[in-house]
Amino acid sequence: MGKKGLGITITQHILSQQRQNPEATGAFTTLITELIVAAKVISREVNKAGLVDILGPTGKINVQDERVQKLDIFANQAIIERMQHIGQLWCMGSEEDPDLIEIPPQFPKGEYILFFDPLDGSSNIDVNISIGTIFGVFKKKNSGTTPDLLLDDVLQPGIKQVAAGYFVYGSSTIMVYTTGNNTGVHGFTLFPSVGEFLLSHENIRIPEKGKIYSVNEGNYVHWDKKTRALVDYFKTKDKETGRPYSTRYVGSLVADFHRNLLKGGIFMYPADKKDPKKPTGKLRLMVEANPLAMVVKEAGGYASDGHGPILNIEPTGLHQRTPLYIGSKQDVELAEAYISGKV
Ligand code: P6P
Repeated sequence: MGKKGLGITITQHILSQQRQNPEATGAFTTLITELIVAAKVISREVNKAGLVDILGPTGKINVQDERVQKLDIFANQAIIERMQHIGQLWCMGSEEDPDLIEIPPQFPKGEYILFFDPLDGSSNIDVNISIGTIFGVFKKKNSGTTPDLLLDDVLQPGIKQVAAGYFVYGSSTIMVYTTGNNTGVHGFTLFPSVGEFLLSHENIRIPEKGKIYSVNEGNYVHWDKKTRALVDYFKTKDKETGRPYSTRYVGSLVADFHRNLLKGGIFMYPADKKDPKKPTGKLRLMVEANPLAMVVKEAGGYASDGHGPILNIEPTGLHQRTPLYIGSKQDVELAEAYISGKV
């Protein structure tokens, strides 16, 4: 608790942003506020997972062919149940659900679309490494025209997101979000005894160039020559460009991204030949790459698929995957030059 009392709560911060936006109706404030409640519920379960028997694989397989941990299901349900009745959503898309999630008929629908990865990094749940929730918010494309749910109304390039962010469930629970339009990226830390997220990282800016590279080098044998040359670049000694970079990779996108956002650096999940079903790597465009690409851009960084901005990709499927190079602008632009063959 600071000398000035509690400090700025997330609700105060969102309302101050709402007041700066003349068209704001408060609908978005309601959406984010309810999502925060869901995150608090997930945070509580994650933090006691070690004590309660909700660890370990359920034996079920999700759309991503990954063993689904019980907390994944819990987190997915917590968000859906909390968000479906607020009257602000047209539909939702989750990493855990093969199809779009419709709003039950007994609840009013709204104009927003919420995409989310309910518990990213789930393979780290029972080894106590930070995991997280990632979210991106769009406005429905053809407002009010289509009576039923059409995927092409919903799938839009990430540049159309009106908000994005993530929660990290780690040594503390952190929320980072942006509403774009140069409003900045802001971080909040959960104050468990009060149950409030308090402003802890105002106006986060990612360093133009970093000293960290994050990639699973176990995939080296599955990469093409350009990808190998890029990763070798970060490992080569060169005083002038501050190389070799340090390698940091915990296998949890939200944790790796959050560290690089604060300290600078580049996170890479390149295309690889490891799994013919996933030639463009394992990360998902709509629920992982797009939201983080909006956050990093607003913080002065960049996110690329190796050939151009993630945010410009026209999606063709709910669960499509993409290679991801994200972080400090100079480092990601260099990665793009390597992967697109300009170097
Ligand atoms: P790999 C976790 O399962 C995840 O989706 C991301 O959080 C993480 O960055 C990535 O996969 C790790 O994948 O293949 O390096 O284990």
